[in-house]
Amino acid sequence: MKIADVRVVVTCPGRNFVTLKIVTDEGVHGVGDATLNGRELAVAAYLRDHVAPALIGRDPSRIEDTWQYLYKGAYWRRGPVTMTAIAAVDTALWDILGKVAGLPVYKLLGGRSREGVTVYGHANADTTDQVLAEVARYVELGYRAVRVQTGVPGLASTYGVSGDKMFYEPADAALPTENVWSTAKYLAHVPTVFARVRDEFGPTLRLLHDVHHRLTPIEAARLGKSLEPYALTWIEDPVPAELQEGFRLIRQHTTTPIAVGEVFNTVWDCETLIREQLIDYIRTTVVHAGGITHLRRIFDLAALHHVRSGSHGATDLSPVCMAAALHLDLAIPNFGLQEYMRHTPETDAVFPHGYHYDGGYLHPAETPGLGVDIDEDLAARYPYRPAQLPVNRLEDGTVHSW
Ligand code: CS2
Ligand code: MG
Repeated sequence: MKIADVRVVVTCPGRNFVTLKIVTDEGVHGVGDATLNGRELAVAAYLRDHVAPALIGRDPSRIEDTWQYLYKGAYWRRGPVTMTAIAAVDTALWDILGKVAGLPVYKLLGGRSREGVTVYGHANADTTDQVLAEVARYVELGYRAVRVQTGVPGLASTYGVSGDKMFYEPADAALPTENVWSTAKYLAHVPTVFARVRDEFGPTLRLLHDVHHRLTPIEAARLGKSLEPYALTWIEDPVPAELQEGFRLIRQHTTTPIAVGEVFNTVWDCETLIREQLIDYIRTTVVHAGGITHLRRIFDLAALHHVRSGSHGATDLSPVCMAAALHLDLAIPNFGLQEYMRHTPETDAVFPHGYHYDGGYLHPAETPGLGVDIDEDLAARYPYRPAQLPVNRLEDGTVHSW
């Protein structure tokens, strides 16, 4: 069997997605998500111009060799564009392998380690009363874990609070919109929200919160300490994570667990964080961290250091990524949680898939491969639409992490 055709499909069923489709000379095909929010065309070009031509004629079953060929062969290693492109190839090759073997991919990864993949939903609103109503809605839907995001009094907008409650689309304009941020107002408000949520829903509902890279380590330590009475499952991205050693300072001050990694693209971005147990959950994903092959390595390193998985699963990661993530989530020994922001009906129509939600769990398809595909004819009806993520500034105008 040889790779005969490699297609890059850019489509925008409500938001932009990039999908790689690899077709073999025996007619078997596989798909991989290549979506990088706000930089979709960069990955599409990388795949079309620098990867696809080199894949033609290769043996699709040589997944590891292809991964090493694309990683080491690029010379310019790592980075979100490169690793998202490699991820798409890797994911598509695992899809093909499963189809050829006649097995769902999780069975190629060691088989089921749990009955289902525990997911978390996204309660978000401007006011605390509205947040409580949103948490109640997710509890009603059967979610066993809920992320809580809230507006901040005195700020016109903040990360994670969206108009449309089931989906969250931050890439809201062709050129970046600008948000205004105040750490003081945020730190003063968030503990009051979790006090109300715990008061209303009791001590055991798993609660999470995304800080979205906005604090310094000592500010994150303060936040973690202030939230300890509410026993969160995690605070996410408390600080920008280029300085992995910076997390040592947070760990010295608080027992609130930490989740980091959705912006990471190789094990090297998180090797210190994991080895020194500076985090509790690693959020790296199939689509942005080199595919199933590399993500499995990151999770294996994490398993040696008491770190569990907590993969990113926002609306801007396509159903192809979600389908692949679930096979890994089901098989690894150190699974923690899977983020699950739903996709719109238009997106689900473009990406028919067999995974399904039931009582707080997602279950991957049992069909051979990943159990997801792309309807190329339908995808062609949704042309790419320029969209970028916001820029964040402090109240004095200083550019700040978004
Ligand atoms: C967020 C994302 O889901 C999350 O945890 O951090 O919404 C993130 O902002 C987007 O995926 C960026 O495209
Ligand atoms: Mg996040």
